[in-house]
Amino acid sequence: MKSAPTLKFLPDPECPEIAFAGRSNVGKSSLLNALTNRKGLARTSNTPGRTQELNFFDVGRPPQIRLVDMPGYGFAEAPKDLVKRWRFLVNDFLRGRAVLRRAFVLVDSRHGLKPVDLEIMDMLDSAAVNYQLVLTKADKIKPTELAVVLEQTTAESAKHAAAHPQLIATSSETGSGITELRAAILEAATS
Ligand SMILES: Nc1nc2c(ncn2[C@@H]2O[C@H](COP(=O)(O)OP(=O)(O)OP(=O)(O)O)[C@@H](O)[C@H]2O)c(=O)[nH]1
Ligand SMILES: [Mg+2]
Repeated sequence: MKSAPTLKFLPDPECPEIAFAGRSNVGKSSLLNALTNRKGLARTSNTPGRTQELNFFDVGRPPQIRLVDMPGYGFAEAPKDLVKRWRFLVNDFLRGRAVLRRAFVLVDSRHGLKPVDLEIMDMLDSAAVNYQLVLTKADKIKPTELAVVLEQTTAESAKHAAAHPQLIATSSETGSGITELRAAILEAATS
């Protein structure tokens, strides 16, 4: 319904919001499409840095839940000031949005948690923003490998005050974990 290049352009807070954060190329926009069953709703790309604004998607009319697709963290090839601007935009939104019920922090199954993910988690802990880790691209690794990453990531997540204890492994490609993620979104938005 709206795209916000800076915080000045945010839509009025009208309903519970759920945000999707994570490193560039982790699959935020793809996951949003899988969740909504709409292939081209959020723009995706193989090139990191596709999403450059906060993009708001209303679920229901009048909106019951608003999903927020965000620019990625840690995109080294982009101009430094641009990366900085995105990071401030994302962090300020996550810290300051009263209607935000949960941030899903996406982590690539193949890579596990990286320093920048831990930074986001620390920031969310400090700001007492509810968040939940989601593994993406589960189709890209073997089930045995996925089980290991899931265990390691769950263990790290347990050390973080504001993190939800349960992790969800997903694939936007095969649809695995999407039903669980929808349930988590509903729980977060309605509780
Ligand atoms: N195999 C597989 N590929 C995926 C999956 N999710 C995303 N991708 C691919 O990963 C690339 C990046 O996906 P995006 O959804 O654009 O990632 P993003 O996190 O929104 O990236 P930025 O907007 O740049 O921060 C695209 O080429 C997608 O097709 C998945 O579950 N499985
Ligand atoms: Mg994107």
